[in-house]
Amino acid sequence: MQRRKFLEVTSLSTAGLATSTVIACKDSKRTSEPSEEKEIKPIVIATWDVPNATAKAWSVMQNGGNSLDAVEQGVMIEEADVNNQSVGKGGRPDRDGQVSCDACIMDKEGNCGSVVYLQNVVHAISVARKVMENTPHVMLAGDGAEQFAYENGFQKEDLLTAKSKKEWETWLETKEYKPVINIENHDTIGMLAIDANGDLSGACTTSGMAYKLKGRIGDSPIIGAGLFIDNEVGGATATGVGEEVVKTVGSFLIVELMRQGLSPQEACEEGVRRIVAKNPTLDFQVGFIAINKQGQTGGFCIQPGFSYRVYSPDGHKNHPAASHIS
Ligand code: SD4
Repeated sequence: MQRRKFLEVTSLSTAGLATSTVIACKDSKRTSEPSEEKEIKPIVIATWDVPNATAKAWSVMQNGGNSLDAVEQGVMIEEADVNNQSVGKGGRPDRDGQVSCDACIMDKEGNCGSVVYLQNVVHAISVARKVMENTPHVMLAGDGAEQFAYENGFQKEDLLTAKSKKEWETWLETKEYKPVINIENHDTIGMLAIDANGDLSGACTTSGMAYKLKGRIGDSPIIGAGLFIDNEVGGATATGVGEEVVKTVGSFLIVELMRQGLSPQEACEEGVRRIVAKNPTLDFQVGFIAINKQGQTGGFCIQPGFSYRVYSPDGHKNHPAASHIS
């Protein structure tokens, strides 16, 4: 059996932003063989331009937190931000004026937790984590999820802000349900991270499509659709019209494509291509991001306008994603 020798070398990036870790794996009995070096770069990637969320996740890892803590605390920033009207507090309501949230989280072991149709609780992602860690289940819904949240110390809070209520009241004048590309379906946060140990985790949280039917669930809390992590391969997450992502089990597909050798970018492009192939009228947005075990990233979408944030030792940047339609 190989005995691994871990050499930790800390280097500051040119921007002075971050550290990376070099791990040298060496068989001590066969010292004549060259050692196999693998550089582990911590990295965070998230859907849309969410610099506060990625900065939070990054700082969690810089302070010794693992990728699971990083993605949870990262997406919590958007859940608490009332200006993000697709997530948590301030989220746009359903057709009947109720805000309901969906979220899921997945760790390096393949454990996962999810909540669907959760009302009155800001941090759906943390309730999902509690489902994963403190119950024998994977998913809790509606009243049961809310009850579980209160039992675990979460506070009851009205998520509907005056701004989102006013917009909904204006919407009631026409009641036309047609998600506006990059507007109504904007800002759901899916986040993937690799920590200093090279371990991957992911989180995804949303208040769903604005003015959806009461009870509607999208892709975001569905493991394999809105999010999938395989610590041997990589992770993927989605944003946009969740129905289309569910139909193709998009995030699982992308991880499996990476397992077969595609780069994260190629895998995201193929994930979008599967949706495009089934939809002659492409009047909606779907965007995917992915990361592989080596820390390479990718993103692709149907319509122009989607971007993703990456925080790594190379810096903290927003990347406009290439799109199927130019
Ligand atoms: C959903 N995928 O509920 C989510 C919506 C979304 O940015 O991504 N909004 O279908």
